[in-house]
Amino acid sequence: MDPDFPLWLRSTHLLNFVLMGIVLRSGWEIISSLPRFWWRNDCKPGTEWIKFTRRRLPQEEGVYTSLMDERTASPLLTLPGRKNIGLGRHWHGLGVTLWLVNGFVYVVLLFATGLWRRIVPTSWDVFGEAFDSLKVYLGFGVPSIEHFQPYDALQMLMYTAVVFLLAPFLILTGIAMSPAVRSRFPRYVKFWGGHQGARSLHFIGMVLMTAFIVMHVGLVFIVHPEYNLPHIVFGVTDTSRYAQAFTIAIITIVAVIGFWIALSYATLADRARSQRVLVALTEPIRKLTLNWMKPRMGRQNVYTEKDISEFHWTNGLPPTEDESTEWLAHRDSGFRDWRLEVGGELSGKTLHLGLAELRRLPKTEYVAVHTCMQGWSATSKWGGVRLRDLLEVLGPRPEGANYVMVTSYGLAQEMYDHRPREPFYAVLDLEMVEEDDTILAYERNGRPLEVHLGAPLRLRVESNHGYKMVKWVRSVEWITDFADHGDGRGGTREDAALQAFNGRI
Ligand SMILES: Nc1nc2c(c(=O)[nH]1)N[C@H]1C(S)=C(S)[C@@H](COP(=O)(O)O)O[C@H]1N2
Ligand SMILES: [Mo]
Repeated sequence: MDPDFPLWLRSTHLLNFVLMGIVLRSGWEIISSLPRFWWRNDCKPGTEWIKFTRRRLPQEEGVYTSLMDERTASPLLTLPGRKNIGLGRHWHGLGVTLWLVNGFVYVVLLFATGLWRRIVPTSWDVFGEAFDSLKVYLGFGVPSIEHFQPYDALQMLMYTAVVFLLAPFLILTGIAMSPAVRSRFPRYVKFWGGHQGARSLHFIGMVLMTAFIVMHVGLVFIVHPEYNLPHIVFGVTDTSRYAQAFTIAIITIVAVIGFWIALSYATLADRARSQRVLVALTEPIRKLTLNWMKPRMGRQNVYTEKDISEFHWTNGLPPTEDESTEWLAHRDSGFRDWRLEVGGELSGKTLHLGLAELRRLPKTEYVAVHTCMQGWSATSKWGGVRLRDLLEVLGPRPEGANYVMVTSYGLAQEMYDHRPREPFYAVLDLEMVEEDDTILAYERNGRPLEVHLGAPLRLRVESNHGYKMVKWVRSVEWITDFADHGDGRGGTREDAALQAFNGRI
């Protein structure tokens, strides 16, 4: 006899449970790095609609960084916990991919076997029947077993809503947060209310999904468990095996929770190794899904001056006395004698260009949304010189020059291994260097760049997250391989196991 709950159904279900745990827990890790939600796209302090931190935000711009706002979450709760947004994002990407594959297999088999008829309502009566069930539950009763064939109307509605509405909603709002998607399909992000709309909606979807999982698992044990548990464990209706099924179900749930927590501690045990492994596992996914997306923000003019933000968050404060007296002296003299170093060893020469010289090069201007990987966003009009136009001044690309390294006067806010802080830097590959919207900006909203936003010159790479966009730029140089610089992962934030090189998820 065909079991009521075939093996494929039970195994995709179990796998879904494991993967949802990975996706949710890594999602909570991401939230802990900036535990506030907005609808306004400038994320102005005090306009959050919900927050999970008691810290009060200063109203003044440029005195507080998003890194300071990060909260530490317990590895028991989040994946991996303890301020590791980069590793959390890798887990999120990996978990989501596996979850999508598993979900796809489930849906295909659901339709192939005709079992979809058990969860997708085919008559409008389902609403009336579901309402009747609901009334029974609200009176702390349980509808009688005849209503479950094998699911009752309320279950059908819930399962259909979760599989065919909530899950796609989470996927669509999640996609809208990728900078690769934003720079390629800006209108799509706008549709969700911009980055903050997508982020807040994704959060609400997550809350609904979490509530559903808790309720669903709870009800399996409360409403006719003598049927449910043999169904999901053995695949058949056999109430005589209830005790056995109950034991197996409990052991499985405890084991899965143990596995989730073990993943956190295993990830934290050696963060550099975890970074390597997770990057290797997620690299093919990034290649397949995001890396083909070429930005075309400038050409579409989806954002206009009307979108310019009132407030701009900061990450990284201007160099202090112990970071760079040189930059401070330049600041005090209005950057009159400041010179950008362009070239480097590989190029065989180094040019020293002042602001006036940079302004004589072709100017590019566009309105763009900046997103920090932590979650905040701000829209500004940026003006400056294209990186590729600047490099052209040096002459043809030198032999073996595969990357451009941009280094700041400022130091990293912190080093992940607590060694003395080193200059903040980022490495760009040739593709990013060539993009129309990769510029060295000396202007924001038509005025010289503000001190806290990177004066006199900062990098803008609109196809990537904020961490690539070095502020207080000191030098731009050709390099052969990023493995030879810093800790060899392609930038200050990548070194801190915060991102994969070119990770735009
Ligand atoms: N020199 C330097 N540049 C930096 C940082 C930094 O800490 N130091 N932070 C980066 C990060 S993570 C972000 S999100 C943006 C923030 O830019 P903003 O402060 O202009 O908003 O700057 C990037 N450039
Ligand atoms: Mo950032």
